[in-house]
Amino acid sequence: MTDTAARVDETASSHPGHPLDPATAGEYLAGREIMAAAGLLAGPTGFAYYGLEEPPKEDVLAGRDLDRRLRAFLINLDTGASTDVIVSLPGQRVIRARRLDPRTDGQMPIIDADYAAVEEIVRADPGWRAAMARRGLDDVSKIRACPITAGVFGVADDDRRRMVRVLAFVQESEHDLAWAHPIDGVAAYVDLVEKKVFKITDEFELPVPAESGDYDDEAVRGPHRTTLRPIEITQPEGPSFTLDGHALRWQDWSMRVGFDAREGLTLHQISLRSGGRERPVIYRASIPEMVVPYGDPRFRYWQAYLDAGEYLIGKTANSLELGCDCLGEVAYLDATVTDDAGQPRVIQNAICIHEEDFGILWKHTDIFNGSAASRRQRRLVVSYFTTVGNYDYGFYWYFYLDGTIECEIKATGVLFTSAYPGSDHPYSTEVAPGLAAPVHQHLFSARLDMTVDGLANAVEEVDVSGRPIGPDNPYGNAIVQTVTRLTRESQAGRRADGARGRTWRIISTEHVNRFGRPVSYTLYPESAPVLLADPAAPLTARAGFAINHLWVTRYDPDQRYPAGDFVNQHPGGAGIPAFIAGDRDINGADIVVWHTFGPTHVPRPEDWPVMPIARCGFTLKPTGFFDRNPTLDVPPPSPHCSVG
Ligand SMILES: [Cu+2]
Repeated sequence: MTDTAARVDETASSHPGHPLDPATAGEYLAGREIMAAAGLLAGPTGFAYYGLEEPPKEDVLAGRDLDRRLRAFLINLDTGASTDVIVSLPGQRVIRARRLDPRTDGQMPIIDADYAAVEEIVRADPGWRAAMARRGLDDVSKIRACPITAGVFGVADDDRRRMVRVLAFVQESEHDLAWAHPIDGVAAYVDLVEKKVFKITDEFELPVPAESGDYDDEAVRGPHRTTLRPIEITQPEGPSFTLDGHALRWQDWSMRVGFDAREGLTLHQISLRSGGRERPVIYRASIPEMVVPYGDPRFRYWQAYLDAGEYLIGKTANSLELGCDCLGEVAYLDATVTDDAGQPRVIQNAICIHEEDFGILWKHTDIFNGSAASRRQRRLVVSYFTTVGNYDYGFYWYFYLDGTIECEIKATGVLFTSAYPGSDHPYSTEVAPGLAAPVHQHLFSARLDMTVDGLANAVEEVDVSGRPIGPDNPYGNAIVQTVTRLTRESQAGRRADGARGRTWRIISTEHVNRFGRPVSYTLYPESAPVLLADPAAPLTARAGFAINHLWVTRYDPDQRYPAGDFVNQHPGGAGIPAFIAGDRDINGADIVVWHTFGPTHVPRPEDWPVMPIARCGFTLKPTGFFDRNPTLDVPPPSPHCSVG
């Protein structure tokens, strides 16, 4: 084994070195004391979110002496009363404590205790036990309950409660894969405050699929293949990056690595050194929300998750294993999150940082001068993995030698299943005998707080198209670029267009290159479908960010979450639709680019019982940011790689 790991011990210091460093264990405890002293923790209180309240950008950039603040979402477990709290650590005081109105603000995210409670609640409910018994399922100890966030559908008795809807699966033995055995047609609606089932929908009965999905079981998978020979990655002189606390440097890149219980990995102050100066590109990059809507319109029409805002995707980050999850010369960062009680919990090795060979960077054999040159591309990888119910998501940010930035999300894990109705069923695919997986979407929202060579930026939409034959184009071969500046927020809700090769260019309105043109970075979208729910669907109101691939807003430190601050059971309209209501000027301003991307997943038999990685993402490429190819100085990997 040649893989080696360096680890920055997050727990060792209780004081952060930089205003954007994640909150430390000591800070969480100190913040908790301030809340307790202010009487905010009286009664049984759950922390539904707890994290750093980042200082405003202008203060960080100005190097002002900054207040260190934490934000907590508190929920009274007996009454459901919810409070949004901000505390100042140096000031030892509560800055804000706002009581939420669930009818307009929605509910706090699901907390750890909800998972455990829900299974007990449904197993004890006579109505639900009867529904199971009708299906021949008498031993409820073998039934696993999957709580699903409820959404808002205009049913008064549902919407007034803090609730989840519960689908059930049979787990025959301790190691059985429950997702293989869905109990379809029936759902329990659970009130999380009253801790009871208040409604059961029982629409149809289908046989529980029987085939095992336990991919660890040799009887299911067969013997392991013996034909794979070792691949080892060695860097005898160590990696080319340096990590100093949360400050990461590699080649011309520098950035700060952060982590948040809700958003997961966050990257800050991404910049490139060029021409002897630090050139900012992105002030902050993260994936603060995602929506996973399922397309089966029967009794489970409500199945859709906004995972970051409803469940918190950072909190469920995996501890990564060297040689399993990450290969080579790896540096790890721990993440500190908190439990329901607001007590710190360290996720060791949550963030993996390493360097990869990425094939050819550039190559040419010249027919005239005889030179034959080849250079290797490399990338710096900053990543983490999180488990959200049945799915696992890897979030990967790549930084390349040529200035390219790429975000890739790797979706894996287990499909959410239903019973296959046995006839032509357009809403799902049969993936095992009698077992179906509904068609669904995974739509991520990237928040890219752009600072291309400074704060004054704008976005241009660039299309390419052919032209009809005419006097200026006699043979019809013309290809033209059409560049449209997006000047106001109302104009900047845009969809990708693969047929036009549509991209969006984030330009500096202050700095030009040697051609006198604005320096810029271009966003290359994947042009996959956006939200397919009907425009009038209740979900569309709640996930308004997902109806377009692009939004551009003027920077506001309070506008961080594309579906709003409180997503769980929020009736809709929050987040980006609210942000753009003021139709602010975005032309030559401090702007934030929001990008929606991700697959519409038509499950395949090959996705069962555990799904090979499905990739999605986007790319940002320098476009006139440099005056020429910035990698001419990359040496040949070995002297014999360059001839002539
Ligand atoms: Cu999927």
